[in-house]
Amino acid sequence: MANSSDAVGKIVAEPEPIELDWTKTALVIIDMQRDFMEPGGFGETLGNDVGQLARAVQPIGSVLSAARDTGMLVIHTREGHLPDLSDAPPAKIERGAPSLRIGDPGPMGRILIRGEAGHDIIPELYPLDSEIVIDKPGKGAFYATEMGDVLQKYGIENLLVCGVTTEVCVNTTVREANDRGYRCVVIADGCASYFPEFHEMGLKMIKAQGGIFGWVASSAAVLEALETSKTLA
Ligand code: TIU
Repeated sequence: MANSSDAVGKIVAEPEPIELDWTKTALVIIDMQRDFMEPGGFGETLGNDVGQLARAVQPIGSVLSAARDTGMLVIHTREGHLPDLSDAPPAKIERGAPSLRIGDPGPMGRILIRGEAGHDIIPELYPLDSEIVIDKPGKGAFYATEMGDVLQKYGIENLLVCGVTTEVCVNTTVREANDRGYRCVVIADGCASYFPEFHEMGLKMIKAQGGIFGWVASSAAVLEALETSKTLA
């Protein structure tokens, strides 16, 4: 974008429209990993229907493509643990009765372990070499990661957030970001949950009470705002 006036876009959002300076905005794509999206990964070991998440791929892809065109900072996150499990709390590993536990060998390598095939991001949304990938041991993107330092380094004040799952890693990250002073706009159709009702309520919780955690917009509204900004050039 050529100058500062090109860089401001107004997104039709709930609970109200929001104007963002794109030069201070990052697209954050949460955990679009094979471990959550495909059969044989962590999500399925928990008893989930992973097919529920596929609907978010195309909307994320279109926003990712537009963000790349504008030169916006793009950050991908991945949930996962070190091979020796030293960053995986026993309380997380021992939780519930999954068919395979974190670290167990599965069809896409060890479940939720960094460097394994299942830990990688799905091909449709694969990061460019120039994009940032944040590896996180928890549900939130700020806990035990360099996320805060990266955002500060690039002068980021606003986050466009999408990914999976709506009520778990997306909501946790948005809550962490909101407490740190970031304006978060969650892309509704760019998020998905194994439980459609949790997706719906997860978005409602963000935008309720005047936007207690942030704003919610459709991918079409984000694309429209980016497109309108570009025509100002
Ligand atoms: N289980 C579930 O819904 N989600 C996760 O464990 N991680 C993320 O949301 N990425």
